[in-house]
Amino acid sequence: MPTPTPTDTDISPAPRAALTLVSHALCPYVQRAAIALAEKQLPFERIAIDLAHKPMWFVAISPLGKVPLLRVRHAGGEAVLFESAAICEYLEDTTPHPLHPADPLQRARHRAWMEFGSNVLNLIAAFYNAPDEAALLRQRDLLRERFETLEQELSGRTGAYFAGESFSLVDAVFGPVFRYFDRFEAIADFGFFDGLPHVIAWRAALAQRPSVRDAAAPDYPQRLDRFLRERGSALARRMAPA
Ligand SMILES: N[C@@H](CCC(=O)N[C@@H](CS)C(=O)NCC(=O)O)C(=O)O
Repeated sequence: MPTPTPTDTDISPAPRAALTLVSHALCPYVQRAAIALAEKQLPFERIAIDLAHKPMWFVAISPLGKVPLLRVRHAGGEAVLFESAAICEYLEDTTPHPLHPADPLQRARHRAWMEFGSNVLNLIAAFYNAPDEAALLRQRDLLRERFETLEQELSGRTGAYFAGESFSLVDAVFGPVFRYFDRFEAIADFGFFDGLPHVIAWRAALAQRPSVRDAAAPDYPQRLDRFLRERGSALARRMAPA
């Protein structure tokens, strides 16, 4: 994501809703928070910012200069939460429709698989930023290894989602992960999921889930396309002219 260059002195838009998600159109971490909010049927306002030109109000309230933020209006004023995992845990602690298992051991395992999802997101960034073909294929192999690990984890399970029948925060993490591959596969056949039937089925189920589908704007594919081309990377060079 772009380097921070705060340029304007906008004052923060006054939040109208009790919950406001400060977002960026392409951010997968924002999407996981949006999915959790939707699954919990919580109304929220979404404000998108330009990460290449961060507004001053955002720089002032975001300790790491990153999205997502969740602005929470309460009786005493407003609190700002940062880090998608903390946002999801707050929603989990305070609202109905649990997205974590009740059993502490299973809950801990789910948190670990969410972290695994963040690691996959780092590998995805290394893949689309790879400077040359050799690095691109190395990153492809590392991603493929992660999906093989997931295949092992999922094998023997029934049901559409990570935990079986019920949708969980692990699904909220992987919905945005898989979304990247719709575009990658249109560029070339990288074989990410060949021979991995459980991962393929999970990906298909997540793509159909309304909360996952609606977490990205309708123009997400075009925005992602532009973003990938601007990398000037090996992947960008493989893309057909716009
Ligand atoms: N660990 C953070 C990661 C969030 C993150 O990396 N956000 C990116 C956009 S996807 C960002 O805001 N980057 C801006 C920057 O680093 O300057 C989370 O889970 O919320």
